[in-house]
Amino acid sequence: MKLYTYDPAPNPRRLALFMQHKGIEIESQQIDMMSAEQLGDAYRAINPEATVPALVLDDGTVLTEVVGICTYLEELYPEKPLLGTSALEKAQVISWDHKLFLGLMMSIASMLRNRSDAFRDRALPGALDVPQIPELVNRGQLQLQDFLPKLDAHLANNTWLAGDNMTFADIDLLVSVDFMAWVKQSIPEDCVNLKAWYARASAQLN
Ligand SMILES: N[C@@H](CCC(=O)N[C@@H](CS)C(=O)NCC(=O)O)C(=O)O
Repeated sequence: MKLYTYDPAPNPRRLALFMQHKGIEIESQQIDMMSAEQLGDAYRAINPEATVPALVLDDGTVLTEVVGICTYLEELYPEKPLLGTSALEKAQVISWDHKLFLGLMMSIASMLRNRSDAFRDRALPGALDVPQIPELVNRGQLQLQDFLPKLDAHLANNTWLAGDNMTFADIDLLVSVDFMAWVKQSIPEDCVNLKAWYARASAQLN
């Protein structure tokens, strides 16, 4: 197996924290997003999606989605499970992952990519060039304002996001909270449960 990744970027970090917690080591190569290496022909020949991370299996199969890569690795390395153990936990973890990816990570990415000159005509990750839509910055902000208090309310009665144990859902949230700093946002002062969770999750994962 070989992993193509770029450590500073949020989606690669979701996978890196998952692997680190489980003690998984895989030969890896950095794809330098700062020089747009992900868009070059050499990397596109490996992953036509032009996104990182990508895991190339020994038979040549390429996995391009973090959640898929983690699902695959959890099967190979079942110790210290992060995707749930019971049917219900598995459903809860994947539900949170989906909700956080769409509701939080994509809102932040949308704020970042639709306002910064660095992403002019690159408003979506990947191979497709698309123009920025400045209104999406405000929409992202509204989504954050709506989502964070809901997370705070959930964490008032729950130590971890999905079930009784720390899971991949907590990794998704930790990475998303840190990603908020890229658009100069942070956990609102009154979200005390979310702040307490952040301290707990950071202690476990960093
Ligand atoms: N669908 C992918 C998304 C990965 C993704 O969007 N990665 C970003 C880095 S965080 C990327 O490769 N962006 C490429 C670009 O901006 O051109 C997944 O879930 O793993």
